[in-house]
Amino acid sequence: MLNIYKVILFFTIICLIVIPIYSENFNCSITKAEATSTTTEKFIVILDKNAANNHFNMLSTCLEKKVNNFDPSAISQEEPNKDENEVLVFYFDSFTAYFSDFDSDFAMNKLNKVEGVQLVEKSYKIYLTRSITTATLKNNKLTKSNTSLYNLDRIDTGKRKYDGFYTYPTNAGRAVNAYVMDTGIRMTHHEFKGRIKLGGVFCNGCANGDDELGHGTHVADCRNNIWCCKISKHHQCEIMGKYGGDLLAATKGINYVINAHKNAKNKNSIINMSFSTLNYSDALAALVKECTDNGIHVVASAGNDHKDACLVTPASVPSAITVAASDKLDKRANFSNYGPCVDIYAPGVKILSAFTSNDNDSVFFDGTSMSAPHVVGTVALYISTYGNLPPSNMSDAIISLATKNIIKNPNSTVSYFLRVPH
Ligand SMILES: [Ca+2]
Repeated sequence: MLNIYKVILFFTIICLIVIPIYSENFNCSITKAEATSTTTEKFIVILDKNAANNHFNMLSTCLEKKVNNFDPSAISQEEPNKDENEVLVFYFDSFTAYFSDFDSDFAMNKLNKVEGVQLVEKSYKIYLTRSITTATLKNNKLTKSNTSLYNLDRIDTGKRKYDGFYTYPTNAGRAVNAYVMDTGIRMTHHEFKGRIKLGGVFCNGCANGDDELGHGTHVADCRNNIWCCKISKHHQCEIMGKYGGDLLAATKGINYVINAHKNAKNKNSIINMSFSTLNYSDALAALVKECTDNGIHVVASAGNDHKDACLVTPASVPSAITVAASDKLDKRANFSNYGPCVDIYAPGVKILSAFTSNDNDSVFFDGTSMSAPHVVGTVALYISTYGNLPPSNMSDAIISLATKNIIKNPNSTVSYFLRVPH
């Protein structure tokens, strides 16, 4: 026993000597007093990868912050980081990001100048890109041969428009993991038939996987076959609840998907992002690029504010496939964002899909939120038919399949309309 006490004493002495020496030698260019105020707000800080360790030493030594690593394997990530003295850290391949409460002036004028800091951005709300809820509930089960769905009939036919059929490659063999980064999914809905897997819950105050708004359920379905149901597994990633979501939730969700992709044997991964910021976000753009750099396809809705999609994120990220909305007559939807950041058009007006009031109901929604899943389904079909490609090549492949110059008033540099492999 005496030896154990000696060992403890030895290490205690070492710590008492080493820690003060280290702290004294550490250059505190920032101080706790200037970092805190009565009106602190939450910020995301993105660091050069190599700067992270020194930076966290400074945070804990100079600002007395508690530095906690995010665990991407945890299914529920509700209500972490409640302590404003806590820093929640995310490790990516090309950078490290963390969230913390800071005084605004300190964050934007001092912290952003600290060596190794790439950018500092105030955390903000993200919004669903559903435009209109056409409150028509239909308790009708649809079969894959049902062609009353104009959106499905339209996307297999090119310039011939409507032929009464929806045909797509059925010899597909490769499974695809589709991550629905949204409001959750009603997993018991008959449309899904066991195809939904709980990915994670990443927003504070969210209903732990339940879809309180019906948006994620509608996006995940967007009528059964377009998501190539037989071969795809959908992973629910809840980043928005009844009252929306924020950048922190999106960061957690993206970190989770990247880690799930890295750990999976099946590297056929697609994320659907039917949401948008109000203004361009450097931080969210960096996170989306990190996904595509890891080989994950990102499909983003263009947004519903009838403005240039380059002004919002993730629509503006070059490596994402950005989808604008068209209607039954191939006209750009009047709400749809447009511009050079749009890669392709897909149906987004009066789209019938699963809803959350019970396990059989459907509802019509309008929005670029509804257009994006059509592209996710097409990427999944492409992968299962021809094999996977790096994201930039996949984007080119989907565009080369598309029907050219049929969108009326695209208000954009492109007029490509989605077509599934045939
Ligand atoms: Ca057709």
